[in-house]
Amino acid sequence: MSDGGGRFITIEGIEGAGKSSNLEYARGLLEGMGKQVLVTREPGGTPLGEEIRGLLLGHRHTGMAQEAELLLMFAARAEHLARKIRPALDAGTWVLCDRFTDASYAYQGGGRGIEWQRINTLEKWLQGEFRPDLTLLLDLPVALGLERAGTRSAPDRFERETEQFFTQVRNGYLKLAKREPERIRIIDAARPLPEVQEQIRAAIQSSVA
Ligand code: Z5A
Repeated sequence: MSDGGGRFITIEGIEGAGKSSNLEYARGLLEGMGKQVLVTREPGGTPLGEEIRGLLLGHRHTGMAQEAELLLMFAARAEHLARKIRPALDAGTWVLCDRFTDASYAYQGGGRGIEWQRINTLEKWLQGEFRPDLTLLLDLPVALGLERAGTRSAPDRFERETEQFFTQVRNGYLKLAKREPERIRIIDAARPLPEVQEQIRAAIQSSVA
């Protein structure tokens, strides 16, 4: 939430959950309601953040320490918040972000095994009380997500992880949703695309629009 009238909506999910497909739908929906919308992503969203993204997703640093991975995610996020997200919200723009801090809890916490308390320390330092107004969690069985994602070529450093890793990530997301059911809406992403979009429309309209 910001003072300027913009709203911050994030979209999350495991590999192949359909975030990209549904972000554009959400953008169209909001623009149809007359909102000015900025679509962005994490890690990334700024020139520095996109460079950090290259380090994180590429294969030059395959065995990177998990703490380094977490801190790079937050370094990119610090820049993103300062240069893009907060200024847009303050100007009244609605921000739609492909992943945000919940992904750090799910991937670096659930997937890698870093204690959530440590992630929470970084979140508090960087964000204070700032949280998304709404998070759409696209949830689906890991095997289905990997099957859908498998149609793409050249897997990045995360996409090479095991089914076990993505199961831990999924469980992390579901735990977050259980803790914050008002903010994090679970979308059944295993359904056909029009049904997924209908769930997204309902969540946005009942929550923030
Ligand atoms: N990461 C992290 O570890 N910690 C953090 O704090 C942050 C991120 C912020 C980059 O994310 C990596 O960073 C990510 C976590 C980590 N790694 N992983 N995994 P990313 O978001 O850029 O990467 P991604 O997860 O691979 O997202 P993606 O490439 O955008 O995939 P997607 O959006 O989930 O899926 P999609 O491309 O929209 O859909 C996949 C396919 O399924 C495609 O062919 C669609 O047409 C199809 N699809 C989609 N929906 C449906 C339905 N409903 N039915 C049938 N087929 C469908």
